[in-house]
Amino acid sequence: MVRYLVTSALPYASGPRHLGHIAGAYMPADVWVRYRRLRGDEVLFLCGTDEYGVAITIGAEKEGVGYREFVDRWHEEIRETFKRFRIEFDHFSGTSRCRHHAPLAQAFFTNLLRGAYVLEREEKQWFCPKDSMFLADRYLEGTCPKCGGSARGDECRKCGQWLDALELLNPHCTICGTPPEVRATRHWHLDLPKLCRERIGPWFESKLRRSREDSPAAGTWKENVASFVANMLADLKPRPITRDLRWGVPVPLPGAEGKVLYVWFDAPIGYISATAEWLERSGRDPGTWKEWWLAREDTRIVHFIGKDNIGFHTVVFPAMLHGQGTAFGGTLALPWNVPAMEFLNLEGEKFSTSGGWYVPLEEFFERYTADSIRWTLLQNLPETADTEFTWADFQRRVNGELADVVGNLASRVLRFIETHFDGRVPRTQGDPDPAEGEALAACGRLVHRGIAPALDAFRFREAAGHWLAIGRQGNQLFDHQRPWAHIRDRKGRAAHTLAACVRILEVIAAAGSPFLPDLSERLWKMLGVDEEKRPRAWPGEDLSDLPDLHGKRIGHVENLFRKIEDAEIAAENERLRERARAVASGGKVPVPNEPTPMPPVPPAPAAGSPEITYEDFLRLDLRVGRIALAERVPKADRLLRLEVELEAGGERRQVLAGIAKVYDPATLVGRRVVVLANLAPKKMMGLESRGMVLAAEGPEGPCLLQPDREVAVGAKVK
Ligand code: B3M
Ligand code: ZN
Repeated sequence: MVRYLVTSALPYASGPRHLGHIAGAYMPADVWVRYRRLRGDEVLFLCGTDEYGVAITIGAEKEGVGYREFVDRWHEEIRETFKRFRIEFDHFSGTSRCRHHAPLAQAFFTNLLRGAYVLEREEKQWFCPKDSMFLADRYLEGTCPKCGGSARGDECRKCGQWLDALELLNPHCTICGTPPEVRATRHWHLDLPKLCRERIGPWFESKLRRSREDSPAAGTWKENVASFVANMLADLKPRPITRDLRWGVPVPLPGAEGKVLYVWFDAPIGYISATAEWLERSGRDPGTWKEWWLAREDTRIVHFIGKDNIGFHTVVFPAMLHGQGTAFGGTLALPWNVPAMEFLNLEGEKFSTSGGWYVPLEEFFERYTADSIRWTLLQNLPETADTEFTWADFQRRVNGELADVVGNLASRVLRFIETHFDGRVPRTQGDPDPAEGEALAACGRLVHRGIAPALDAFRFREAAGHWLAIGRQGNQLFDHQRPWAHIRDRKGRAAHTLAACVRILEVIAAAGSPFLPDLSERLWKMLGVDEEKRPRAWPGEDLSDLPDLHGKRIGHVENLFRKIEDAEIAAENERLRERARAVASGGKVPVPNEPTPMPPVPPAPAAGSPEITYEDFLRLDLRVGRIALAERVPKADRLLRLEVELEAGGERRQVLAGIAKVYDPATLVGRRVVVLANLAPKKMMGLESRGMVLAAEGPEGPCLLQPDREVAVGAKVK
């Protein structure tokens, strides 16, 4: 038996995940893991947030919050998003919250240095004299020397090439806009040419080879991955793996103060530290992570990622793993497969959270289900080329496929059983009609020769198509056999048809659980199969190992899918365009799921805040409130949900406050606080916060402001 260690790209803890991400690295991974488990394989499925690097520091600085607070909040939000999609990791860690992470990343660096795979170089870099800092990665912007597009310090947004920042045309600092100057600094570079060409060349060859027998199911790479890697290997240069930044894993060398490991150096090591943390949380020795990561015949590592992460997972991280030599007691395993997806676009354009071109997921789940979006994404996964999500397609998939094929089959079959067989799956006598035998045989083939080989080779869309074909088989059988026409005179014949259709529903539930876990659970329930009796294994081709339901009572029958109306789709399209228009016209639309942006904080507090008039101040509706209720928000270790009265005995406002680390909710009830009452409502963790409780930034965290004498609830603060 083979064990699989499956990872999904570690999302930056700096913003919401959008549907494009979900389709790239998360949903396919979840489907694959569920499938492998049904096949009897042992699987460990890991993810966590990527919490260092410039994506985080810039995000936090823009909002004026501390890095720790910023990543904590996004860690929780992102974890919540995955839950809504029913993407279920064994462990969800985070690089700055896992105690094993920094020491491991530092050990990796030291081992590479010892193996002479890291070169130390004095080099020139852009430095902003105004902010007195070196401008790493996204702190620098300019024009790409290769394509003329707008580029960041590390890569071009347009052509995606990795750049040497010094080549950037018209560089400027993203904090203050100043053109930077060149200064000398010391950095460490990973010697990729030495590691890749000289040492792991044969491994690349084995992954890139493509012949008839080789397929991604046997560990060679998908076409899109292979061609990317082949290009990259043709032009390898040493890559800097350190940065001059304050937030990150410190470079473990004397004299390297102020230098940290580059986020793309430490992030993939996050997969390993997450393994250690998972072991520790499940009561085992975290040091045994090596049982998963040392190269062994029976263990396969699979990284699910989007196409922008291919180079790091197929070349840089393997090089880093190889460069560890035997420092961990043996050679580390190189990835078995990296089934990267291309990009998913939205209604013809790239997703852009800042440009308002995205689907706010919180809102999405208020109206639609995880099944509906999992299904639509599955059918549109960018497996070999970019694809898109459109609302019209979403409606067509949900109505025309889920509801009309699967939902329809379930309701017509089970309602027929309710009406004509007293709610019990009929027992059958004598031989079934050949049509029934043929339909069941076709379903067995779809499961075994259709879905299974497609999933083995990471061809999810094809697999989903075969699964839907099972539903079509069921409907065809029902139409062809016309049980309603025989129910009076030849009830025995109708019984055979219904029993065969029930079997087909079982196949749909069993083989569909990787794709649509909710549907599968609801269907089993409707079929009257209790949780402990549901199959945990992939159905055999003859379907004989599915529960025998003859004579069994079915459960409560309900519609599995709600049809989506044209008006809903029109409204979705309108909302999408409205959001983009508002952003384009400069109106800041608060991004649900993302904190209301605050003006950038000036880097030096001594510079003072801009002056405002008393009229400006009067726009704030500040009032004394009384906390009537305080409780923790599940899964959010920072947040308390407060209900605050703004007039004695009057309306209670729900306010969410990030004070849970400092205040015990029980001690808050009855307290007077100062409330900003006219702050635009904001959603956090699915709850609406209407107002803000004022607090000072104390050394131990937020410190609530309180009137120093008795005043009436509702008193104005001015
Ligand atoms: N954080 C990019 C992303 O969030 C990057 C992936 C790291 S995987 C080790 O998509
Ligand atoms: Zn600057």
